[in-house]
Formats: sequence, C-alpha cells, structure tokens
Amino acid sequence: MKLLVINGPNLNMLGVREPEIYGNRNYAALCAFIKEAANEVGASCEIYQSNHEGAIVDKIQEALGTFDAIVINPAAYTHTSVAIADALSAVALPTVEVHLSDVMKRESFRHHSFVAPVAKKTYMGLGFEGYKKAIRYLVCQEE
Ligand code: CA2
Repeated sequence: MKLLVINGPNLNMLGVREPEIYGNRNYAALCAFIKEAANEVGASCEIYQSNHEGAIVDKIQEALGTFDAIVINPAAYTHTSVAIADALSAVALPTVEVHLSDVMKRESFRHHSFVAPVAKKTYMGLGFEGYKKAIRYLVCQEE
C-alpha cells in the first residue's frame, strides 16, 4: 500500500517551541517515526509538509491514482479550511486525521474540524503514536 502523509503549517517547527504541547522531538524525528511505522506494516510512504493551503490542496489532488490512502495532520487548517476538506472529499481516498495534541482539551476554536467528516477516523492527543495508529488503521484495519 502506498501512503501519503501530509503535515500542515508550522509542524516543521516541532521541537523548536511549545514542547509542553507538542513534545521535544523535532520534525526530522517525526518523519523518521512515520517511515518506521510504515515499514513495520510493509507500506511505502511519502511525507509532505507545507505551510500553504493551496499547495496542500494540489498535493491531495495529485494523490489520486498515485496513492492508496492519506494520513493528514492539517494543523491550523483543520479548523479553517473548507478547501482541504473539499479536496479530500473529491479524491475520496481513505483518509485518517491525526493531531499530536488533544484539540478537544485546548481552546474552543480548535474544537471544530472541517476534515473530520471526510476522514474515516481521527486520532488526537497521542503525540507521534497517533501517526502509527493511523497507518495501522489504514493498512491493517487495526483500531
Ligand atoms: O495537535 C496538532 O497536531 C495540531 O494539528 C497542531 C497545530 C494546531 O494548530 C492544531 O490545532 C492542532 C499546530 C502545529 C504547530 O506546531 C508547532 C510546533 C512547534 C512550535 C510551534 C508550533
């Protein structure tokens, strides 16, 4: 199975600030963790990070015919982007939403996700482990 993992704005800043929310490990460590999680279940994966909404929409559209499933942490666009939700809906690839932090325990503006209704599942508050769970759910139907 070919997985596309998309990380939204500012996730490339991991490990630089706000360790109490996002942990001490940096973005390179997250990418290594995701690659390892995919390897463990025999999947290939491409990891894409962008700070730009339109670039993420383009990447989702390009996934059609190239990838079998999408793992996405849309970061702040989770709470604002109809365009990203529409793109996921348009390509109709099995998608799992991931958040490092538990957004339901944070500010109320983070409680709503435009992506959740088009995702098969959402993992939040599990740190890096959420990406592994998303990959295992898509590849092995493991909850
Ligand atoms: O918990 C998550 O994974 C989020 O998607 C992260 C987003 C936030 O806007 C969502 O509400 C929840 C923010 C990612 C920014 O990450 C930073 C990492 C280090 C320093 C500053 C920001």
